[in-house]
Amino acid sequence: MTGLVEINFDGIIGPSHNYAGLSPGNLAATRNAGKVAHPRAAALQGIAKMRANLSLGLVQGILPPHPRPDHRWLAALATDYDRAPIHLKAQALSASAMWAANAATVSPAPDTGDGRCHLTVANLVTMAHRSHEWPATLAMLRMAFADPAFAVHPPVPAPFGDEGAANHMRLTDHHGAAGVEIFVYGEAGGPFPARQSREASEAVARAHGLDPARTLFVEQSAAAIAAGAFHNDVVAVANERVLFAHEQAFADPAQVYADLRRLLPAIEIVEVPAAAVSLQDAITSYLFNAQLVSTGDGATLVLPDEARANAAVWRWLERHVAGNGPIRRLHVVDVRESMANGGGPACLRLRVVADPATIDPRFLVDDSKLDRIAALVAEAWPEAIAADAIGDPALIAVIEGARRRLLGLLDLGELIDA
Ligand code: SUG
Repeated sequence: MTGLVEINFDGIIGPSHNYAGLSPGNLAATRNAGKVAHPRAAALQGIAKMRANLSLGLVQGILPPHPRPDHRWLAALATDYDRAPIHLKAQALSASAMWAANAATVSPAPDTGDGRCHLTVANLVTMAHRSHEWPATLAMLRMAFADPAFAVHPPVPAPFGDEGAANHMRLTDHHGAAGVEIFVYGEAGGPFPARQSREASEAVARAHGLDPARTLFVEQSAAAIAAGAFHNDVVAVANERVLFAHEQAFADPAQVYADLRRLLPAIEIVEVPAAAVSLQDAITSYLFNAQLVSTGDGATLVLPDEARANAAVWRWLERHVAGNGPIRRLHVVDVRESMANGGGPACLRLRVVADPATIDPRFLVDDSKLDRIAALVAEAWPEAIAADAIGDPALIAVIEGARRRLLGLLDLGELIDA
């Protein structure tokens, strides 16, 4: 199909960004619980990453922050922000919708039975603070992808955990060609929750009308989850013909690679051995939570600063780039504030292969729109949020006012109560 390109939709980091340690198994988030967060710097870092994508020639989209605190969720729990116990306050206030890789699973048009691009909103049921994201996400996706070229599905019902694109990869000769879709699930039983269930992945694949012969359901390795890879995108990333994965990402890597080679003979598998980069180094550096993007004569890896700071990781990357591997260039970005909650460059974006002309332009950005968003963020986002400040009504007023102004700027006022 022509006109199809990969568009990265980044979550704009919301004004309530804070470190409440809400995600067991996400070691960065639990380690940084209680620290002072900097929402303004966080959002500006996210915007700078979007600018980097634009400078690489990519099309860039945005998903604005959700209403926080989520009064509707608290009302459903028969309370409100003033009276809610502190753990519910934190869960209602989390800015976790910034990690757009968990917004939905996307199957581009060339892969689906009806030739439309299908999106299924993730239910995120495993973590309380994320379980109430889906209604606002669904409202946004229905607006952004209202064109008949798309089908937007509501979430898979509980109890089947679905965390969206973070556990989904697509390999293909080029974005506009039919792909092989890989759903990575976890099995319960380890020290941390396995957030993606096979049942949910299978439901998504059915809803999207995927060809069973070109769809793989792959188990994530228990060792990876136990080491802190709470999503597959912490240990593997794919783009077009390239799969970039840690040796211990999958329970049965030999089978995964054999299936992929059979389905996509042109595949290039770049496996990083544990002897070169341990699982622990991979997870603390977020080497694989990079955006692997097609840039002309090969792939560029958009990495967090933390990857450059890790000697073993950087050594491996420099050697790969100097050799004849498919990753040709490295581009380092600073997303420290998000990283401290376990969200790297790839977590912050949802990839959609589509013709940009079919997308509501309010959800697309160029440099000048990013300038306007950045100016508003610099003025309206709180500079800092200490963990013990989340009950402060003045802070809540600032957070709600900041989002209202952003929606006004984006002409997305309809989302105010999404
Ligand atoms: O779900 N962190 C997120 C990070 C999500 C990263 N996404 C991907 N890997 N695609 C999570 O654990 C921490 C929020 C807090 O503790 O306040 C948090 O939700």
